[in-house]
Order: sequence, then structure tokens, then C-alpha cells
Amino acid sequence: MDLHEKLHQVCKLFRINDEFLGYETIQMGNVNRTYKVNFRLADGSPKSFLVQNVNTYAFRNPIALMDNIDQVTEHIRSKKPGQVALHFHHTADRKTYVIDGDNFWRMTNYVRSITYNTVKDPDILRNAGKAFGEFQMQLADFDIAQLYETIPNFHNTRKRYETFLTSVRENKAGRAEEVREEIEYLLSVQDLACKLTDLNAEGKLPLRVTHNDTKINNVLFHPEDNSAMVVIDLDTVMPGLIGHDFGDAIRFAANFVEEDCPDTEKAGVDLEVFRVFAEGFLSQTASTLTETEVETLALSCFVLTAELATRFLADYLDGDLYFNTKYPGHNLVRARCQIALAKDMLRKMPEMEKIVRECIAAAV
Ligand code: GN1
Ligand code: MG
Repeated sequence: MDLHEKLHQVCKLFRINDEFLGYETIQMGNVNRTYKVNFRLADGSPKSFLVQNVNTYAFRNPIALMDNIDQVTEHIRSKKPGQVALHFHHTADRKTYVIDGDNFWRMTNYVRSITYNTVKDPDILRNAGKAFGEFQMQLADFDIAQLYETIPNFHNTRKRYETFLTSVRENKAGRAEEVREEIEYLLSVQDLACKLTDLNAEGKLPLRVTHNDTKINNVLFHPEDNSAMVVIDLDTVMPGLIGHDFGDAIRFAANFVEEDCPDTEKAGVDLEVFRVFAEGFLSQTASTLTETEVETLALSCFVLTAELATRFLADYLDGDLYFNTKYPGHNLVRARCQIALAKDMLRKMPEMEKIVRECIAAAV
């Protein structure tokens, strides 16, 4: 069956019985596959939804994952009545998914919006920071015990390094020799990169409900006024550290270039972007932070960047099994870009720390 037919069939199982017009592939995310499906309603007006094919190699227990995000989206929806919110559709037997063979499908409302991969506009960046900070706060009263860990040890940097070392040792795709330099760099910064994980293990950083994948393209902005409407991609909402959300957001949004830019000399952290994003994020969260969280917030950006570099490089060494790649060597390009960014962050760490303090002083 072709994809057109397949998507139509999935939509019907989600009880959408209007006239199916077709689908568009949405370039979104490196793990799941996303389609916008378009319908014509009985009155002739158009209506769209998003259908995703969940990557079950990454998410080993997608049913538990759907239980998480159904609870989380409904929790958030109840806090913003009358406003745009994410909502998962159900099948006739009240399931939020359709399984067919190896495919795991889900469906949400489609929100007319714009997203950004790269943006320099300070107002948009501040709005993004605010949206992720607000997201944190909306879930502050969500019971952590209700959440299944969709990817165990997702931001456990010690475990990420172990996995990385296994990939180096096994050298499945025979590529280790060509990336010696990158391997050595990542090993040389291991202890610093594992700082958040270690502090958490020592009980010095509190667990919160975090998003864990705070790329700015996971915020949907209003097409006219650029206000942030919803935070999407909730697959990795799990117990985590505040630095995971702040650090990953900066890693992505404050880089001068996109995360897979082959021109590594251009990679680096833009302190102006850092400042406005931090302003927005901290305007929501500052009053709840512990001193250790504040102290490690700037460092968290380096941590998340180095961690992702180990993940991209490990996947390159394994033969590109986890991340969707667009061309051979894509994972290596990504890893190199993250390494260049991590190095620049270390150079600018004192300034980043100073900005965090300034934003906190302005917020509380
Ligand atoms: C993956 O699929 P996407 O783009 O939302 C990954 C993140 C990485 C990101 C890097 C579940 O996110 O952890 O930071 O790629 N998500 C998962 O682009 O592994
Ligand atoms: Mg994601």
C-alpha cells in the first residue's frame, strides 16, 4: 500500500471520515516521521491534522510514551483554557495510537504556525525562552512518579559516554580511525561534561519534569505576531534537570550556524542570543531555582553540546542507526559542529555565567 493510502487508512482509524485530499511530508525532527494530512469537511472548508510515525528503534515502549504525553498535554491544556494547545486524537477504542506491523502512528491537531531553525530576532528568541520556562512551570505540579522514562538515561551523560566508548571499541562501521581527533577531544572533557549527572547523583541538583529536547523548532509561533503558542515534541518529557532544557535550547538556538553546518569555523555561541533567550527563560523560572542550579546553568549549555556530540559520533561509528541522516557522513558533520560549538562555549563560559546572574537579578 502506498503512503497516501496508508495515511488515509490511519486517519480513518482515528475517526476522521471527511474527504481525504492528500498529505505533505513535514521536515521536522531527526527521529520520527511527520506528515500533514489534509481534508475537506462537509461544508467545503479545509481541515488538517498531523500524523506521525513514531520511531520505535528510539522509543522502545511507544505505548507507555503515549500514556505520558497524553497526560502531559491534557495537564497543560487544562491550564490554558481557550488557548491553542496540543491534543492527541483517539481511536474508537480510546487509544492514542494505531499499530500496524512495524509502524506506530499517532495523530494531533494541526496548529497553523511558523517555526524557526535559525532566528536572530531578539523578541522571537525571548518568546521562545519564555515558552520553555513556562512549560517547566506548567508541569511543576505534575507528579513525576506518573512519568515513564521514554528513553532511559536520556541525559545521563556518564551513560552516554559509556555507550560512546562501546561504539568506539566495537567500531562496527570501521570508521574509528578517521575520527581519532574527535574521540580524543570528547574524552578530554568527559568529567566536565558529566558535571550535571554527577551533581544529580550526589543529590545536589533537583529532578523536575523537563522537556529534554528544547530545540527552538519545537516551539510553534503565531504566524502574525510571533508570540509562542505551544511547545511540541513531548516524547522525551521525563524527570530531568533544569539545565537539560536550558542547555539544549542554547545549544541549538544560540549557535551562529545550524547544528549540522559543515563549516565548523563558523560554529560558536552568540552571546546576544544567549542573553535574550536566558531573559525569557529566567523570567519564568528564576524564583524557583536553587543556587546550584543557577551556578551550573551556563555550564549546562556546554554539557548538552558535548553530550550530543558523543551521540552523533557514536551513531556515526555504529553506521548511522539512530538519527535520520540526509547524506553519508551527516552524523560526523553534526558531531564536528557540536564539538566546535562546545569549545567556543568553554572560552565564553565566564561571560555566559555573568549574563545568567544578570538575568536572574532582573527577573526576581
Ligand atoms: C533528536 O528528533 P528530534 O529532532 O526532535 C533527538 C534529540 C537531539 C536532536 C538533535 C529522541 O531530536 O535528543 O538533541 O535530535 N531526540 C531523540 O537534532 O533522540
Ligand atoms: Mg525530539
